[in-house]
Amino acid sequence: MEQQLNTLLTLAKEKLATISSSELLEEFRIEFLGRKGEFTSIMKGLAQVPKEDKPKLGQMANKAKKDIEALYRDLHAKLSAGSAGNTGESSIDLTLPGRKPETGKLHPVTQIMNEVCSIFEGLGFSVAEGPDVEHDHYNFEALNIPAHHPARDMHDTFYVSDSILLRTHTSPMQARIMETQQPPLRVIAPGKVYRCDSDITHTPMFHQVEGFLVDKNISFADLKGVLTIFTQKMFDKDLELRFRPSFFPFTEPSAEVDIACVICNGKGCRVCKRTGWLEILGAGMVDPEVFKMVGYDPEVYSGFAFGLGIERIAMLKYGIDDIRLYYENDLRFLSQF
Ligand code: 2NL
Repeated sequence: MEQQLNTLLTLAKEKLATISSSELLEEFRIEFLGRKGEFTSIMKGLAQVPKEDKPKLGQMANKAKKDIEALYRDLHAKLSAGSAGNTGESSIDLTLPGRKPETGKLHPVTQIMNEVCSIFEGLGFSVAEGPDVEHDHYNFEALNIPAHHPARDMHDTFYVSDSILLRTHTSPMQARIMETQQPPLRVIAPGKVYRCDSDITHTPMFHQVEGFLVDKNISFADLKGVLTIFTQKMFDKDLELRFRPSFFPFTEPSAEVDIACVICNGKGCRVCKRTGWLEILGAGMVDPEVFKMVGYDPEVYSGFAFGLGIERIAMLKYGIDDIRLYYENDLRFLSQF
């Protein structure tokens, strides 16, 4: 009987070591400690042992039972702590509703910027990016805006020093390219630009895409063709374009370009201020003075250039009336795009 008790104790320990769930532990309890269990049947044998051996064997049996019970209680405590403390695998509550992972998105201005660039890339333009902090020379001088030229006032420039500034447009990049490369050229320059100005249609930093094309025999008709294809792709419509005479120091002739209002189709509404037209960009034929400054012969080459504000295009496309919404980082606004 002593042998039997020892074997039972060893068996119980081995079994407990393999138990990982409350269900299995309950099976163990029934098998070893239950009324019809292993231990009970050994105890029944106690009746048959000689009288003088009974106290010793009784004691041994009690101790073995207590040992098994202690081991059982320990494991029981461990397993139930597991499910309450969220550490065991049985703690996952499969009835809880799922949690949707938040997905990030590109900023609406970045989305429009990418769209504008890919339309021009489709028309054979390459993309060039330059520094935000520029020399006065590339921002103004090389673009036919000498010192004291009244056009400098329009630019509300942030100066870093007398000759270094935050670029007020992305054309400096184009001047850099013309200085180092020969025509034919088809390039767009996207990026951030800076002007000391802030109200519902201006922020001190905004985004521009400027483009230019230089080759032999380029005319205003080429400019019209490229801008017509661009606006129609951008607004997914066969839009009418209107060219109004204008002035830029770096182009001659120059034009401001309107599209038929995308909100009211030219009938007149709040967005187009009842005119039926929306101004979307400025453009013109590159001024011969600009060509001379980068070393191109204006008798041989001609070209057109244009510049557009990304925030403005995005405002027209989405019907937004306050540009500052783009930069307040309010996810309720941003997540709509
Ligand atoms: C506007 C007008 C314009 C250009 C930008 C340009 C660049 C070179 C030479 C000549 Cl390198 N022109 N760029 C030309 C006309 C207009 O931008 O309203 N932008 C938002």
